[in-house]
Amino acid sequence: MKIVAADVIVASPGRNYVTLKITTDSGSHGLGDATLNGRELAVVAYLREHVCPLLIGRDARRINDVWQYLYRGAYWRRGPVTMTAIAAVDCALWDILGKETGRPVHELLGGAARDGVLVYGHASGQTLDELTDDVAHYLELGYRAIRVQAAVPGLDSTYGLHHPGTGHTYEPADGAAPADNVWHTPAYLDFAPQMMAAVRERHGYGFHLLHDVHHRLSPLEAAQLGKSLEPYRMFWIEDPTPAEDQEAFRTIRQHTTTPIATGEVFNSIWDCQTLITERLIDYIRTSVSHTGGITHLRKIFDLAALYGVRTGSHGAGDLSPVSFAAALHLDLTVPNFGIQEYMGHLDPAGEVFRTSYTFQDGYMRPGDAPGLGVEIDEEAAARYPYSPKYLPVNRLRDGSMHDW
Ligand code: KDG
Ligand code: MG
Repeated sequence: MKIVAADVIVASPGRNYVTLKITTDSGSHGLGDATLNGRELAVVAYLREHVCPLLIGRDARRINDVWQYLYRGAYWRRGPVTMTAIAAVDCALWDILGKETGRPVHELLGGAARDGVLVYGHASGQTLDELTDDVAHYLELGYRAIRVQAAVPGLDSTYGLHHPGTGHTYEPADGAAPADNVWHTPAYLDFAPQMMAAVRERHGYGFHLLHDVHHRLSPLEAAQLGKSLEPYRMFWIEDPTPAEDQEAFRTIRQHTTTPIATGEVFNSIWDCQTLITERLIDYIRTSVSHTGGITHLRKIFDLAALYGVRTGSHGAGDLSPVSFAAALHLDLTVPNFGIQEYMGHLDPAGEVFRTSYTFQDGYMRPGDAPGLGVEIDEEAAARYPYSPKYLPVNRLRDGSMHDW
């Protein structure tokens, strides 16, 4: 079964998505998500100029060999651009294998190890009243796990809040240049326990509570935060410190029992090797489309299983429905599954991507359609041309750059 075409589709139905479509001489096609938020065209160029030409004529069934060829065969390897491109190829090949064999990808991965995938939704608010109302909304929808973020008093902008008018979806990429945000750690550290107290006081302890710090603290500040949140029995705090410094997590670990999750900016098993093998984290959050696809993420999850680290994959709206479906198929099969982020996709994304996954009572299921179970309507995609958008940057009050 030879690959005869590899096409890159760039569209902006609500936000930018890059989709790779691989076609075989047997008439099958498969999809992979190649979206890298705010750096979309870098992946498009890597695919079009360097990867797609190498795919033509290869056997689509040799998923492992294609992966190794694109990773090990490249002298300049790793990094988000390369690994997102490889992920798109990998997911598209799993999709093709599923379609050719008439089976959903989770069956090809060894079959379901659970009946459903526990997901967490995103509640936020400009005030604590707005936040606790939003938590009520997610509880009514049936969510059993909810991430909470609220505007930090004294800061003009805060990470993770819904844009007014976008319903319940958070979208940080905006404008043709990065917005300048201002960050102040003391204000945040004072506010975070008040936020969790307000949520637990109104809604109790009958659901999982999560929070994303988004890489902003030093190890000792993160340890202080973890300690101050212990009474609220967090499911996790996410990305407490800039994630590339794996050693930093030792300090956090020594001081608090609040569980730690990280990994959405990682691209390979090497990025989290120390974190996993030294049990410095509780959840590994790497995503299927920024970490080399199903083939590589599976290896990370297997390593994590050896050390009692559970999975908690990134599932923001800037990963397309193709990526989300791939995540659900893998989640369903891994023994050490923990939780899956689910932010959803706003219309008109639903006009472009037809999905077969479902949500019920806080759990999601990928469905039994052959392959990944997502199709793209290319005519609809053409109605939504690419529009450049940037993620914000962070500065401290004195003007110096800080992690966003
Ligand atoms: O593109 C950046 C987003 O994916 C990120 O800000 C979302 O941190 C995020 C999360 O946990 O969903
Ligand atoms: Mg995050």
